[in-house]
Amino acid sequence: MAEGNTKITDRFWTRYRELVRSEMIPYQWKVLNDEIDVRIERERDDAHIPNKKSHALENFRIAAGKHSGHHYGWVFQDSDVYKWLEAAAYSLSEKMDENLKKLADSVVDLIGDAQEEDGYLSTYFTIEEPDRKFRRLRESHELYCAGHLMEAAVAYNRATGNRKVVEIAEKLADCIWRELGPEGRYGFDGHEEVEIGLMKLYQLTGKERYRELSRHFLMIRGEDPDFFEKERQNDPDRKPVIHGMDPLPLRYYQIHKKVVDQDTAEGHAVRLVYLCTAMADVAAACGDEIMLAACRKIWRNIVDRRMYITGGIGSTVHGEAFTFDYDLPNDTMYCETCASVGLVFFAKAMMENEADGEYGDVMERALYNTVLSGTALDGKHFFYVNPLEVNPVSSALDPGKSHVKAVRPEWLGCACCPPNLARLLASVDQYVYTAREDCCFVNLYMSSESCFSMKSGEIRIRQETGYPVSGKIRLQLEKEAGQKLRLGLRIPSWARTFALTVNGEACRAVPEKGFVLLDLQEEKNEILLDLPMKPELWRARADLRSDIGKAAVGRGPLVYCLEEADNGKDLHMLSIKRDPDFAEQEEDGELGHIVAITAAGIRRKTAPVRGGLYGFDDEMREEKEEQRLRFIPYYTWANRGSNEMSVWVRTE
Ligand code: FUB
Ligand code: ZN
Repeated sequence: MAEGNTKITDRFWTRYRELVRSEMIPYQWKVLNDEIDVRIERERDDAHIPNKKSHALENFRIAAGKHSGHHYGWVFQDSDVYKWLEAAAYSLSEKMDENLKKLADSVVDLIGDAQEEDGYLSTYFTIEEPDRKFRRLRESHELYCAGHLMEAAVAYNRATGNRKVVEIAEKLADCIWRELGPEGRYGFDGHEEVEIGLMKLYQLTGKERYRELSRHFLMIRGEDPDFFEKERQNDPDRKPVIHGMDPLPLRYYQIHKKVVDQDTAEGHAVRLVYLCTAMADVAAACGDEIMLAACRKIWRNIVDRRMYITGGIGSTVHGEAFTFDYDLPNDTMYCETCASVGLVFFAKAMMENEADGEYGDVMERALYNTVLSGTALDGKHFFYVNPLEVNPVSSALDPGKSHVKAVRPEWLGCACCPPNLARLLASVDQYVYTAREDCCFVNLYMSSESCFSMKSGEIRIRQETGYPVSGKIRLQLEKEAGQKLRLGLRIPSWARTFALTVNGEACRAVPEKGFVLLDLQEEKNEILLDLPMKPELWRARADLRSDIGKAAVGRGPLVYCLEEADNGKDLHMLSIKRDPDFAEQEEDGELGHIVAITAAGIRRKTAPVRGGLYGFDDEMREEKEEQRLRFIPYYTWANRGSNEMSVWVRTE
């Protein structure tokens, strides 16, 4: 990969990045440090889920011997702090803030104080069960947390030059190597993540053994599907570290087969996409074609059969998991924010292996829809689960839908999503381009200024666009005289047509694998791309049982939805006309700068003439009225209180 950097100047994204800096990071700090009273909601009805103050920083103070007390919260709570630190790092890289840096430095010191002499680091085991370190890898999340620390360490070191954080991460990685490396005991974590962290640590330090350890964990996963069960039986203290994980199937952990033999997306969705990200990272770093082939197969299965139109993944609350092909229910799904964050990571890692516009398409779909829906517009309320259809009464009264919230909570018992979202939004600049050898691919369209050191020399790119409100993009690219350079412009799959001019001349190039490839000869180049940003009706293939007879409205990368606030109650009684006569309203109001869409629709209310629930077909009374439907971008839903929402609407 070519070294480089991108500075975002975009209106849409600057608002989010400012939100991360001025609201999310300070707010999340206060919650993790128990400085404010917030209502902590359980992510679903389950009495085992913590619902008191976070205690995340306090756990470190106790582990460091500075305070006394017990660990509180999920065993993997340390990762909330690490993801917060990583988000802070990206934010500092963009704009230095001495107060935030001081705070983040003190967090690094605290983490160092909580680390044991031999490098071991997990506040839960240090405080509560020191005899069980690395003994219950199925549930312990020790390596999962370690991976998040490594990612944070690399980001924080790059942002501030802090060496201590890298020393902590390396000491921990070395401890893991001794215990569980190729010459240590057999074992890997139930939740993939350390494999990603190790690859980043390898890229920063150049130390091969971190790459080797990452690959080792991938290669032994699924080799012995009984490993976790044997581990459980060998654990003299049989109490599970996390309640309720015993009955989960092998697929939940992606250990039903060796990872290179897996060809469908199985089990816990976040784990699966983290696994795939690591596999794609290792494939790129080692040129491992077998690993890459497995990634491609799993990718195909997700994209062709198991992904929502919003880029959400995970069809059931049971195990927060994938289910089976074409099973995409809209109102009981999971679509965890972290899962879409992970899907963006996977897409980026695949782009680093091979150029295919589909990776950018999925990255964009997940980012602009499910990922952004994960936060309220105030940056202080968060969704864990991102439904495509909500009736607040069902959420309140149907125990099977307790996970489907109608408004974003202030915080969650399991707080994996808020800091995950913060770290992705704060680092979105890293997703705009993939620059490699003499090629630079544009994955995402957003105003920005970038420079890259390519094999053939330096290049500078300036992007100007009003995306996603407008589809007009202007790119100015400067390179050295005689320098070889190929630019790949992604033509999104949602664009039926496009217009392109290169240095004033119309270009009729046909996209190859989703990219128009331009071999630029001039030193200074101007490229104008015009994508058709207009409302479209989308339909699903008939295999998707929940969407049959329905349509969704999209505009460019954005999926839209109906909300009760605009359309009244009982959204299920509404239908959209096949000729919807779309109208667009650009506005800058309570939902921010958006283009709202109205369409021709009908509200039908039917009831049996003789009363009751059911009646003969010819004895139904129907009240039918024309109604102009108002659609808003999906990511803006639930910002006006609790109300019904639906992405899919029946067609006339
Ligand atoms: O297990 C750690 C995190 O908690 C997972 O990634 C999320 O899905 C939640 O289960
Ligand atoms: Zn999450």
